[in-house]
Amino acid sequence: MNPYLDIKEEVKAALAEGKPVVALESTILSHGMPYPENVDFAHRVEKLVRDEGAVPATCAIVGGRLKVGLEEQELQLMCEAKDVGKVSRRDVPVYCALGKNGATTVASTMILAAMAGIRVFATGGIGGVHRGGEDSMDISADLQELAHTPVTVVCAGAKQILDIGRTLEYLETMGVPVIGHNTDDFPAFYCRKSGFGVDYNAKTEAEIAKIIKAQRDLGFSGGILVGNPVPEEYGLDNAYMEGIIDVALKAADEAGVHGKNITPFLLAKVKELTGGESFETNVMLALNNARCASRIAVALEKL
Ligand code: PSU
Ligand code: MN
Repeated sequence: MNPYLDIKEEVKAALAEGKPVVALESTILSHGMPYPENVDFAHRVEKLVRDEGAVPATCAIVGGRLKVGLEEQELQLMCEAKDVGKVSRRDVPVYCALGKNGATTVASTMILAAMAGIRVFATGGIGGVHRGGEDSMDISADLQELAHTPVTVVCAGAKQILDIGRTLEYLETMGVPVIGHNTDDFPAFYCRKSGFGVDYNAKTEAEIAKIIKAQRDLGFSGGILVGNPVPEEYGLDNAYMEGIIDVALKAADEAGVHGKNITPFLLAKVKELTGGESFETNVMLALNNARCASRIAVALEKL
């Protein structure tokens, strides 16, 4: 019915049989991790979802086609990231019309997942209100998407490159439930705590699945945000990360970077300043989110 949508056979079959499916994004591969380490990560995360009893559906735009579930060569294309743009909601029609390759962000992955009928999606960190966003108006389209599109996003919170307090205020205004998975504190990606609370602390994935079902039964539109803290042993120190982020923000300011390039710029700078340590944390938190999302998807299919 959707002339631009290609759902991978394995994903299509799972959806038809009512089996759990978990969407995964491609910006984390193309613009968030180095090649070829991202290939290894892409394989690991898909395997983990399968081991949990769900089917992985990595999303991307390949040659203008909206792909839900990638074949191996498409995954490689995203990881090599040659001539692969970063695609948020506003870019989707352009990429479809022009037949371009694009890696999907949280916002556009939610769009593709919803088109296919997938309700749970695992990512690393979401976009949000940038620091100084009250002047620049730089607010990620991820937040609007959470307000409108019926997909639950499991993340490790938001990086301190963002204004986490204002990000949560914005989500409250837009009516997005923010659920902590075994935490009272919204996580800050590398760090387990941001200092800002969640609306509700859900102790189990089954409880989160019940909330998703209630949201749908009530006829509410929009998604749910689940904050799942990085495992204790991989969490980085808050004060240390604040220092790193100050340096990265200063560098962005001096380089005059803004708009869609600021997030990738800050992420690259943070990576450069923290070395390999932050990369391992990034991988471990993303795998942890895929595990949580898979368990939610499995529980949801049982309701
Ligand atoms: N935050 C991260 N890692 C990421 C991103 C954000 O810690 O890879 C990516 C995600 O794909 C997210 C996007 O959806 O950046 C947000 O970009 P923007 O702020 O331009 O909307
Ligand atoms: Mn932005």
